[in-house]
Amino acid sequence: MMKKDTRLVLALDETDRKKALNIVDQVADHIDAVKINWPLVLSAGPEMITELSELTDVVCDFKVADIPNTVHLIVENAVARGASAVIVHAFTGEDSLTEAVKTAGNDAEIYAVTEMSHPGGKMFTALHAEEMARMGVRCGVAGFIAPATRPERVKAIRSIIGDRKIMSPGVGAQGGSASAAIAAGADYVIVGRAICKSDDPAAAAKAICDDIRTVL
Ligand code: NUP
Repeated sequence: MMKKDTRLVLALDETDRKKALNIVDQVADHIDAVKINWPLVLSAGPEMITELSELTDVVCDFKVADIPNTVHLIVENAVARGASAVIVHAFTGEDSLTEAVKTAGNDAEIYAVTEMSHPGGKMFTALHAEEMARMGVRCGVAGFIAPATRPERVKAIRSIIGDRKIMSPGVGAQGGSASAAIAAGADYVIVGRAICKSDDPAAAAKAICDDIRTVL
């Protein structure tokens, strides 16, 4: 189980291993976990999952969207390499989501995407976000991804999922506010560029943590 201390998850969207590790080192005191996505895995290798997992909890944001067998193979591999959580798409339906939850077992948490945070997220995902949240609850996921760019939607998802967790991306570069997302019911905010592209990642991360604390 991931700690829930600062409520900040770092999105490590870098493509240089050394730079990525340097950022983690600078912000370590301010984050609860690191989220790793395809840019870093494709450039630095899946060994990064294991390397980072020795420093902090690692969320593998692979947005798995496939048939159950393929979902099984991806989740199994990510967890074996040290992932504490894996993000999967919910639109693939109940069988794929159930397979993800079953594969992760007690070793990792599955987070299902409801509504994506970017403008395009409104085109398709938003129309089915509540339905996907209800399905995720039935499938036994640990949590959901909901958009900090639309805190009212975080609130809507929160009202459906009880005490399951919400991670909320879209803070900073996409225009959302960390405190607004947490106040709307998110457990964590996911922040990438506002920290990684800052001249002072530690100060940027600390400022976000300070903002979050105003609503806790
Ligand atoms: O709906 C989503 N929006 C989103 O931005 C679901 C996500 N997983 N993300 C991820 O969060 C995105 O891939 C990126 O890694 C991070 C946000 O980064 P930034 O906008 O803070 O730089």
